[in-house]
Amino acid sequence: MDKKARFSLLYFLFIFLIMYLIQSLFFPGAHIQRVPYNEFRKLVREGKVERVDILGDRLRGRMRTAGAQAQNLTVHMGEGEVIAEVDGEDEVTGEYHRWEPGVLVVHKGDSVSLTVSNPRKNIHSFFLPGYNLDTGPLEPRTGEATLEFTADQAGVFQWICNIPHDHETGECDADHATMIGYLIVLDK
Ligand SMILES: [Cu+2]
Repeated sequence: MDKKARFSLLYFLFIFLIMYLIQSLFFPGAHIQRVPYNEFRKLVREGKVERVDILGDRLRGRMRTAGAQAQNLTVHMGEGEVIAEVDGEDEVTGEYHRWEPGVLVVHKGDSVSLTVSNPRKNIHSFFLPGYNLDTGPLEPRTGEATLEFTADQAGVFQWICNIPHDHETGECDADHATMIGYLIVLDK
């Protein structure tokens, strides 16, 4: 390689290095992708966009961190038998109701689809005040509702059945107060 050729090769590498340094200094990890508006709107609706900026005639969105997942969860009103010892024998003396599972765990940023069902003989509902989620009354046996939300606040959130017990109308059961569960949203 003659002197001149070596010089221009070094010069080229030097310029390349400078450009690389400028790029990584000012745009660390930046990755910009253009998408059509309807696709962008879909991503926003699915809770996958963390932040939206309006730049003149363009919209810019920042995607949620890669750790966020789509969670398909189910919960139903279960029941069990209360067995007590009567005269030295085990006897069924009652029944109880509870959410199954009683604890749901997701990560902050997850888009959650939660299907709540009521296979029991009375009316119940699922009410999670911390996220303002409410199925309303779920009909006996076949009642089902799907709640879609983004777990955007970390913490522990209690849910309850929001139908007060009324024996006459078949609403809830005597153990209404124990129909509680917890949504745990873990911070990253
Ligand atoms: Cu209930």
